[in-house]
Amino acid sequence: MHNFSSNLLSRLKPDARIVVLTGAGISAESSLATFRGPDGWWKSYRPEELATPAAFERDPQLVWEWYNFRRNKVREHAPNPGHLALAQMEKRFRHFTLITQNVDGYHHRAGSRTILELHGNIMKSRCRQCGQECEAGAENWREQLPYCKCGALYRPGVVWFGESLPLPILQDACRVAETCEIFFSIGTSSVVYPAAALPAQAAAQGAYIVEINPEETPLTSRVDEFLQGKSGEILPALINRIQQE
Ligand code: BV8
Ligand code: ZN
Repeated sequence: MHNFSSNLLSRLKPDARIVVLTGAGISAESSLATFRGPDGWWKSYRPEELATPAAFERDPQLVWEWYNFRRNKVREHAPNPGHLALAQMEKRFRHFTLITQNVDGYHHRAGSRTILELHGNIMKSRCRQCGQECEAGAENWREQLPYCKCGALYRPGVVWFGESLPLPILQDACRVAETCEIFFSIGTSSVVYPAAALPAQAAAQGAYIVEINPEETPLTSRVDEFLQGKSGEILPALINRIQQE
């Protein structure tokens, strides 16, 4: 059972301004592989070599094979108690924003509604030519490649390495990081920028920084509280403890 400090519990008042940043680790207990985890990723390719515009130019079939593999995993599995606890937290706190680096859509499926998807959504496709967006499966597939009505190739609706994040979403994320009182960094290795800069932006204006991760990360030495463990265990324990207040 997890003991939470009075430092943290005393800050979690109903009108507290709370921001949560999640990474692939919160979906690990949904059996979705993380990026840099020990189990590595599919066919021992490094995501940085597949999740790039150059990789798609070079071999769109291979990139789509990887995304279809991951889309099937997303369909096969489901949000876990960590996602559900964050959806409960959003209902309890008036000023609560969830920022995610994840593309699996599990926060929405778990019931969260105020979500900033920094890196897009794997269950969406976007036409490279006309920008038309569609849900996974609505594309016109020919020889393992999806085509838009305008004839051009669809690409996965995610942000690749070297691509800039959707500016309005990034600006919203920076704004809430700069005005929050408590910032949770959950299940992220804190190495991918500009997302990894958000906790520092929150700390710079005096927010209380909490990290939830089974392992230490480059952020750990700079947080106010490190809750070492799995988010699927710690978050339900935290929401239960708060509801006792
Ligand atoms: C950009 C979508 C420039 C695709 C992804 C400085 C400024 C700006 C850019 C850079 C910069 N320095 C370097 C860059 C380039 C690059 C970058 O950061 N590279 C890194 C690798 C060094 N950044 C970019 O390219 C970004 N774009 O800014 O371009 C630019 C600027 C202006 C104008 C034009 C261009 C774009 C980054 C987005 C890339 N897309 N995903 C897809 O998914 O296919 S990133 C990818 O990594 C995922 O989104 C993932 O979420 C993200 C971060 O990884 P994590 O979520 O942290 O996952 P990871 O596996 O690493 O860690 C899992 C953690 O969970 C671990 O700590 C583990 O211990 C923990 N865990 C495990 N089990 C559990 C758990 N935690 C809790 N509970 C558990 N049970
Ligand atoms: Zn099109």
